[in-house]
Amino acid sequence: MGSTEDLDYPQIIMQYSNGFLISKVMFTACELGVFDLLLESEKPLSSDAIAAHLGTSTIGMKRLLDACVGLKLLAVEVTQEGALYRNKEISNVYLTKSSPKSQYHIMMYYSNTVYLCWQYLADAVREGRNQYERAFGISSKDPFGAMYRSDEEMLKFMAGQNSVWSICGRDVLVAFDLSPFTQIYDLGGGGGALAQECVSLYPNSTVTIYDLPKVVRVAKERFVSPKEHQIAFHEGNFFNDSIPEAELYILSKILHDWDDDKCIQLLAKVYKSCKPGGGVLLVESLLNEDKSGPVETQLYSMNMLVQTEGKERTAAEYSKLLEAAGFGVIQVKRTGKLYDAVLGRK
Ligand code: ASE
Repeated sequence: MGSTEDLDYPQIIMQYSNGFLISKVMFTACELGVFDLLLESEKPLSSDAIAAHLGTSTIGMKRLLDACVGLKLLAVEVTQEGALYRNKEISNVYLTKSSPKSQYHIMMYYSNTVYLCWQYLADAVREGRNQYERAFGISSKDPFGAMYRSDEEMLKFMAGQNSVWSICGRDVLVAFDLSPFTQIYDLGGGGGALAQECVSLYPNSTVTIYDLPKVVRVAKERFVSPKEHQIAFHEGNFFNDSIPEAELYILSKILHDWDDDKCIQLLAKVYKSCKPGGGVLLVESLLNEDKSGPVETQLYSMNMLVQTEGKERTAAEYSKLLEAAGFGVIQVKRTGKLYDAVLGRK
């Protein structure tokens, strides 16, 4: 065995240690509106001008901008008048609020909510449960009661989930040909970005967003226009209330919130309501069968531990849940991106 000095070990350890510093620099530049300002200004700006526009200290802003240059989110050009900063393409597309592919809202959710739960990761591992009581002083019995503890928190979560579908939605919806299904329910469809992607890919389909009444209210107010005729709403709690008949049910990042018993309970209810020949589409980030990766999915599973009652699963684990609920032919499609698709047929 070679000595550890020959290898990249120290670099790897330092890189992992610095991971949260990197996240926080990017989140903070987003939160303060650095990328939005540089998009609007259309010409490079000095750190003093950016600090003045955004109402921050010049000392702090200069340091933040230089760190963003190091992360390749900004470019700097040194002129006679001093350093001028501009967005790199990646920031224009993903880090500005107004971009169609903006990840701004999920970053604000990570920075201001998820981050606080991760403060108690060691407690979550010791106890095997989410950390709402420690992080926010609220009961952890009902995770979505806790996650939706205020309209503001609920809106942040819905906007965050929507932003993920702007970059991952298409891949999971073309993984299978869904055109035979015209009557679709998106259970826990939230802000509706996946439903919008679905009706644009499948123009003969109508998608009904089934979610809690307060979620539906905010989805109508903030995310889905009444002019979107292919999208409908149904208010309910899918554990306690009835689920209407349909050809296809989409469960997108729903099962990962719950333990196996609750998943089977929900899937059995879906199976009962499902038309013969219909199906259920699970959209989840799949673990390798030996759980050796992908590392992003393993990290998401840690997040499910601190925030929910669920976990990320392998394709075989989802297949078992579907079979336990009665679904027959099960197909799995890995997209190679963050989210994958599993289709079960009745
Ligand atoms: C959930 C999804 C998320 C429940 C809690 C969550 C996300 C963050 N917190 O269903 C978005 C996806 N990110 C992860 C880490 O899964």
